[in-house]
Amino acid sequence: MLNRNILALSFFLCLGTETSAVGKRQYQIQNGPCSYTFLLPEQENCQTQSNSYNYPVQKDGPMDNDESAHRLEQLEIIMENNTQWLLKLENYIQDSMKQDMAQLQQTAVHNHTATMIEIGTNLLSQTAEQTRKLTNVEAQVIHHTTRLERQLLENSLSTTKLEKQLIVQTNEINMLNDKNSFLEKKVEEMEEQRQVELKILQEEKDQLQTLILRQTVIIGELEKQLFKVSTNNTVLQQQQQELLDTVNNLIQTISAGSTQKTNTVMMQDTPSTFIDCAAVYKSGNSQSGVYTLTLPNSTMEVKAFCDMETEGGGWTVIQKRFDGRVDFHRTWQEYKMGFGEPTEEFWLGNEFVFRLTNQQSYKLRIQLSDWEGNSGFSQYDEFLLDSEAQNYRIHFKGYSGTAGKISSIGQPGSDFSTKDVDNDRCVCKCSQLTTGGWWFDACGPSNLNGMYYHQGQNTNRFNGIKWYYWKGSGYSLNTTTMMIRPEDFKGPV
Ligand SMILES: *[C@@H]1O[C@H](CO)[C@@H](O)[C@H](O)[C@H]1NC(C)=O
Ligand SMILES: *[C@@H]1O[C@H](CO)[C@@H](O)[C@H](O)[C@H]1NC(C)=O
Ligand SMILES: *[C@@H]1O[C@H](CO)[C@@H](O)[C@H](O)[C@H]1NC(C)=O
Ligand SMILES: *[C@@H]1O[C@H](CO)[C@@H](O)[C@H](O)[C@H]1NC(C)=O
Ligand SMILES: CC(=O)N[C@H]1CO[C@H](CO)[C@@H](O)[C@@H]1O
Repeated sequence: MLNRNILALSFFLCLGTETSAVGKRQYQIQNGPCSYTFLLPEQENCQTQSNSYNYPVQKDGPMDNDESAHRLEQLEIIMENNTQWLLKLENYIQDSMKQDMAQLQQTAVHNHTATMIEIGTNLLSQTAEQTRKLTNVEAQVIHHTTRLERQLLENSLSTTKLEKQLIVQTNEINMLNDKNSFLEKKVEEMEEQRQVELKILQEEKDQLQTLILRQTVIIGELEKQLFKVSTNNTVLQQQQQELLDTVNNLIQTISAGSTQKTNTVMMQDTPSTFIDCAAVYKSGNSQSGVYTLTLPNSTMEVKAFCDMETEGGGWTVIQKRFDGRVDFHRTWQEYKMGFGEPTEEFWLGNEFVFRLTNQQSYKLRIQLSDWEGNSGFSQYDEFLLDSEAQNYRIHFKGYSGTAGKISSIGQPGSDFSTKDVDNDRCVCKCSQLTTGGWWFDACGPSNLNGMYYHQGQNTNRFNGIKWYYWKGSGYSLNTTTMMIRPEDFKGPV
């Protein structure tokens, strides 16, 4: 730079452009965009300088020393002036340089500013992006927050709903409590009333008890009187019986005269006790009726009905049904000892029949009648019962008759069952199912001890008086008779 200025200076020194006249010269220097103008005083000698160069050569000889010295001086002064100018110039240039530097600095500042601005812009854009991101995050946060808020709101709504319900329920509970206390009061009142009533009742009871005591005394007196009257009645009956006996005795003594032979037979065969109706018949009693039977080697006595008419008579009746007045749904003990009256419906008793049929061989005859006026019978040639230890098991053989077949009564070897003792071959309890005591199988084709059904109600009965092989199932019979007679019984000849 400095070199260029020096070059320009030398140029101006020698080839400086003359632009002005009148004593002063003007020089212009262009340096980049700047131009410098210098005004220099005009010099005649400078004009002639080129001449003077030539001049000395031309005038070398003729020239004085003084002149040349003067010229030197002049040259020196010019040189000095020039040097001064140069100095000035330099100063100028330095000044301008300073200005340039300042300008440069300015541009640098500008550039800095620009870069700063750029960086700033970048920063700004980055900041904007960050801000956008932040805004996004904010939006999301706000979204979440609103959602949470909504949920919170909903929760609070449901909570308020629950609170309302709670309040309603609490109210209801309060109401119920009120009602409860009301009811309790009422109950207390009622209890008080009841206690009062109880007191009244107690008093009435006491009164009644005294009354009852009085009446019991009266009843006792009445009973005494009744007893007196009834004893009077039995006395009368005894008298009647005595009269009858005397009449009978009279009749016998009258007939004794006519048939002395029969009398002797009777006398011979009149034991004090009869084992069965056959024995009664043999003793000469051919009238059907009630007789007292006694087991041999035993004090056991029974009043039995003897059938002296059917098939030659001599039958000991062990069962009879004909009007349904006697209940046949009885216990084991009752069937063992017998029940009913010999002139009415009855069961003679398993124990007696067991002992009798184990004494000798017996026949069994069963006579039946229906509700249409028909009658039939089943007869077994051999019949006996086992002991109580063997459940009065039934055994029979040899059938004849008009009402069925050998198995009409059931299976031989069946045990006896009652409502309280179940020995049948059914998972059920036949006695409880079909009523009465019998040699049930499971539950078998017969039951003559079932319920008595009267005419018109005697069909479609599962628990009636059944004899399947004669009238089918469900038919309940009108009359039944079971009777036994020794196998070797011989009727009247
Ligand atoms: C200023 O910037 C311009 C253009 O970018 C460049 O040409 C010039 O050299 C820079 N000047 C300085 C002093 O940095
Ligand atoms: C039985 O009755 C008669 C009169 O009917 C009476 O005189 C007698 O005292 C009575 N006998 C008894 C034991 O009450
Ligand atoms: C009764 O007892 C007598 C003697 O004690 C005996 O000989 C007879 O066989 C017995 N009769 C019966 C039926 O048990
Ligand atoms: C039923 O039996 C009784 C007694 O034996 C008898 O009097 C009556 O006539 C019988 N009834 C019918 C419808 O046979
Ligand atoms: C020869 C010449 O021009 N000399 C001049 C140098 O400068 C001084 C003052 O500036 C002048 O007085 C001289 O005449």
